[in-house]
Amino acid sequence: MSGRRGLIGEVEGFTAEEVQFAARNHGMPLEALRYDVTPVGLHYLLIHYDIPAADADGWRLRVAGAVENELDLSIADLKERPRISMAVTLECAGNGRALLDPRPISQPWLHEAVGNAEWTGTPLRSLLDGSGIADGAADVVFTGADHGLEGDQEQDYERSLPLGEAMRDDVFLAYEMNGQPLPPQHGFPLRLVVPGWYGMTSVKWLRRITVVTERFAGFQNAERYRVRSDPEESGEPVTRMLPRSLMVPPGFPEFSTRTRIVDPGRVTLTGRAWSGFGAVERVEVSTDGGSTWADAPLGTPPSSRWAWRAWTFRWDATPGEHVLCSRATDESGRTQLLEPAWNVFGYQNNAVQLTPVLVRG
Ligand SMILES: Nc1nc2c(c(=O)[nH]1)N[C@H]1C(S)=C(S)[C@@H](COP(=O)(O)O)O[C@H]1N2
Ligand SMILES: [Mo]
Repeated sequence: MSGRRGLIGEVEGFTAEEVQFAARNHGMPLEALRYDVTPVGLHYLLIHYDIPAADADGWRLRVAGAVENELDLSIADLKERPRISMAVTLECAGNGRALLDPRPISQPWLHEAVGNAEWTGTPLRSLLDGSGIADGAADVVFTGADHGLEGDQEQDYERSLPLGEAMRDDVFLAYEMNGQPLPPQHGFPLRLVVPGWYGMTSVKWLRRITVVTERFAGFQNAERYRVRSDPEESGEPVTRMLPRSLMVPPGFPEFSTRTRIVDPGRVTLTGRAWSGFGAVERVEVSTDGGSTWADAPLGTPPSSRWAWRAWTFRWDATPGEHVLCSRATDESGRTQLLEPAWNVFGYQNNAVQLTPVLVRG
């Protein structure tokens, strides 16, 4: 049960429910990889239920559970606290899902569930320190204001982080995206940002933080976001982003087939790469579908450790059909394979993107 479903454009038989998901939760058009900071409307979106109604003036964030002092804060209170801004690449754990065979039925991402925004907010750690974490604390639970039914369980969207991860210096509560108040779809008025982890961790419409003394067993930790090769096993939790590189599709598309048409001669291929396990150390490009590879020079290091890194590659395009691809390797040694590893929910498929092009004569 593994393997790639075609290159692109050979994916068939989407259900109406998948189309509804895809229309609500759009991806980032891959040409937007050109922007260092993804413009707000081009950043991918993933919303399990509905965007909740939110009034910034009446919004409260409660910090409760195993703490010495419970906190009850307004957005104005949070804005008076220490301020942090950081470019962070977010990617959905389901990115690549629709390329698996058989295809898990959920949000049908190909490769585009990513974005790199400049988030501004206040560090979580000082807030937790201020509330006084009680002895025996294990996990920190983040609860959003959005509500739904998923897998027979009615719930507010919520996810936990182990205490050690929650106390990292670079985990923060964001109230701005690209210098503007968060837009409704990205969590207005407040969201968590956990750099390096897949997107499901960065809870939007955040209204409650609960410190708990046992491993949190809520639906989005215990039932979803686990890598299972069999529905019966409990599986490993999905945490940090595996390395991935993406290429801006070169040339221009043919409208209905989406085939790329490229002129012969010198073509500069460009893209971005990132990993939640360590800085990207190497990007390689293949112009023959992954048979042979050559190094692609990396751009200047990004402003933040957690932002994607640009790469370029000079290609002498000769007439005919070619399959272009790139792969990233991070400092932990993790890399990308040509064939995806199948799992029940279709998480963390970081198999290389294949871009078929026709170089015209
Ligand atoms: N409250 C809440 N937070 C959430 C979600 C959600 O449905 N509800 N979706 C998560 C998932 S699965 C992802 S990938 C990211 C997407 O963030 P974005 O829409 O800002 O790109 O938000 C996460 N935070
Ligand atoms: Mo996601």
